[in-house]
Amino acid sequence: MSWLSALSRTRARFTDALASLFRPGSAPSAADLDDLLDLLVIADVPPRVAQELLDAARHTASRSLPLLDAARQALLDALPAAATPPDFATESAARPDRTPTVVLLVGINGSGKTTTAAKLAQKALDDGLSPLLGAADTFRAAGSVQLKIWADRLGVPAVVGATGADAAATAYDAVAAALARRCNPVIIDTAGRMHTREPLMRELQKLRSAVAKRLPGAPHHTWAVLDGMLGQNALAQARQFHAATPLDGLIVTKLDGSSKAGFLLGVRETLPAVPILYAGLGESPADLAPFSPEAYVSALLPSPT
Ligand SMILES: Nc1nc2c(ncn2[C@@H]2O[C@H](COP(=O)(O)OP(=O)(O)OP(=O)(O)O)[C@@H](O)[C@H]2O)c(=O)[nH]1
Ligand SMILES: [Mg+2]
Repeated sequence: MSWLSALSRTRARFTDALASLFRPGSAPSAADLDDLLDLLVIADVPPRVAQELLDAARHTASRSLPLLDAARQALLDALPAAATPPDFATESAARPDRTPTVVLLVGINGSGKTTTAAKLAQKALDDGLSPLLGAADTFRAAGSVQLKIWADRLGVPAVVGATGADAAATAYDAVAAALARRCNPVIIDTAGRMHTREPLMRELQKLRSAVAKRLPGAPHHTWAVLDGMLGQNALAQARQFHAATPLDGLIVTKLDGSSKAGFLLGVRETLPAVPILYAGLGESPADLAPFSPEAYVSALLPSPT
């Protein structure tokens, strides 16, 4: 699915209003600016950020540059810098024993972790690598089963913890298996947890220590999988996860179903050091796109047709 169609829901709510903003030759009126502010807030851009964007757009809009184009530029400037997702082959090759890269996926219930684990495995396969999936969602029976089904479908090995088993032990086993089978990367799916539940958040630290015990330096990446349908709430969750276990990347799912994709413009303020690496634009393993600020902004504020 393309960015443009994925963000159609976010956009559909305000396409009509865009036409009036795409009118070069005059300074933007107060009404134009109000319309644009409404559009941004409807798309769940945090209001303070939206106001800043508008101020910036108003200053750059001119006879030759319509307000909409100025706004697009302001949006681009406000997004986290485009980040290239890590290349697992290069990372592994740089380590003395070519040990695998271990990625831990965390997030609240239903955010899309398991689906994203499968998507990342698919991507690794596409890149010619041999990924291994670790199902450390031992909380519910369905948790591991779902990842195992993906693993079988993709033809990649999986280490699956029994229901009720220790998630940290399962993560340890997954890394051990990857070392033995020379797999790279290891993608570890974890149980959904409420960011407000202290004991569950502490469990993540235990899981990290277990992984590090088997492979010092691992996990090399901890990525929060955020549900794009939740808009700004997803940002608050990400902040809490970051406090409990340092994140070095975000993956935003369900942008295809979200009408609140504007919340991504709040990421830089909430988590200045954490890049958005990928976006989920659908339910199939191929629906994972590196985050592209340009594609996102053009999809959010397109030229009226
Ligand atoms: N449209 C769309 N649906 C998605 C995307 N990512 C995940 N989903 C769907 O969201 C639902 C939840 O996805 P899961 O991957 O099971 O989420 P989870 O975080 O593993 O859930 P728990 O393990 O219960 O915490 C499933 O129906 C997925 O198909 C996406 O990018 N787009
Ligand atoms: Mg899951």
